[in-house]
Amino acid sequence: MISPKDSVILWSYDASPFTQKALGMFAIKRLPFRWVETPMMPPKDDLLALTGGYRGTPVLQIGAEVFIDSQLIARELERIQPSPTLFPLGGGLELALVRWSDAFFRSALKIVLSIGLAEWPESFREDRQYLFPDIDFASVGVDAAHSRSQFRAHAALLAAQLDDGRDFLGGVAPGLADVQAYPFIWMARGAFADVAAELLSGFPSLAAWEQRMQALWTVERQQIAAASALEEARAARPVTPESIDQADAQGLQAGRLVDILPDDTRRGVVRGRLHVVAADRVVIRPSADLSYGQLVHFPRLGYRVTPVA
Ligand SMILES: N[C@@H](CCC(=O)N[C@@H](CS)C(=O)NCC(=O)O)C(=O)O
Repeated sequence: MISPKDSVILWSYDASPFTQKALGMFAIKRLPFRWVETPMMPPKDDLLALTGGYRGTPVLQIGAEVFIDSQLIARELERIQPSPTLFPLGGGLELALVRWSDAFFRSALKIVLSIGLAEWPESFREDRQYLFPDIDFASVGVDAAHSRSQFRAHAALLAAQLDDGRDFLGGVAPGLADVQAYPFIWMARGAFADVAAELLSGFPSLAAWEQRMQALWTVERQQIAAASALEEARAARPVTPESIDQADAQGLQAGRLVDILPDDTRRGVVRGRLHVVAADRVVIRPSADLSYGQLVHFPRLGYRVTPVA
C-alpha cells in the first residue's frame, strides 16, 4: 500500500510567495514530494477539475483528498509526518499568524504594484486587478510611501523577535512562524531589490535570520503531469469520515449544498455538499460536472461558507 507520505502532490507555481510557504514546510520537514506546476493565471482547467473551482496556489493532493490553502497544508503535513514539527509554539499561535502574514504580503504587493505595474503584460494586469478587487491598481502609486512604511513596520516586528539572539522566530528550531514571514522578505528581494535593501536596513538580527532561512529552503521534488495526478485522484477513494460539529456557528448540516469562497481575493467559488463541518475546517464533495467523488478541505478562517437556497 502506498503511504500518505509517498502520495503527497503539491499543485503550485514557484513565483507565488504562498507557494514558497508550502515549500518552506516541506523543507523544514525534509519531506520529498511530487509536484504539478500550474499556470500563474487562467486557464487552469486541471486545477479546477481537482478543486471543483478554486484556482489558487498552493493546493495539496493526497489521493482523492484535496487541501486548499497553506493553512491546511501545514496541518496535513504535520499529521502525516509529525517530526520535525512545524509547530514549536504549539500550533494555534503559528496558524493565527496567517492574518498577520497576509497584511505583510499586502504591504509588499502594493510596493510591487507602485514600482512595476507598467511593465506587466496587460492580460496579467487585468487578471491581478480582478483577483484583488479591494486594491485600486490605478492609484496605488500615490500611497507608495505609506506601503513602504507598513512593510518596514512588519520587518521591525521580526527584528524585535530575533533581537534576543534566537535563531528562529519560535526559538531554536524553525517552524510555521518563520514560514509565515520569510516568503515576503524573499518576494521583496526578488521584486524590488533596491527598495528592499533600504526598507530592511538597520536590522542585523533579521539579516542573519534571512540567511538561515535561505539556507533552509531546499526541497526534493519530482515533477509530474497534471493528467497523471488527476488520474491518481480518480483511482483513489477518499478516506475522511463524515462528521459535523453540533455547535457549529452557522448550524451547518451534513449533505447541505454550499458555496465556499475566500474572503480576501477572488480565487474562485466551489459548490458542493458538506461532508465535514468543524470549527477549523469544512470538507465538501464538489458538485461540478467534472467531479469524481473527491473531498475538498477548506480552512474556516478566511473562507465564507454560504448555503445555497
Ligand atoms: N490564504 C491562501 C492565499 C493563497 C493565494 O492568495 N495565492 C495567490 C498566489 S500569490 C493566488 O492563488 N493567486 C491566484 C492564482 O494564482 O491564480 C494561502 O495561504 O494558501
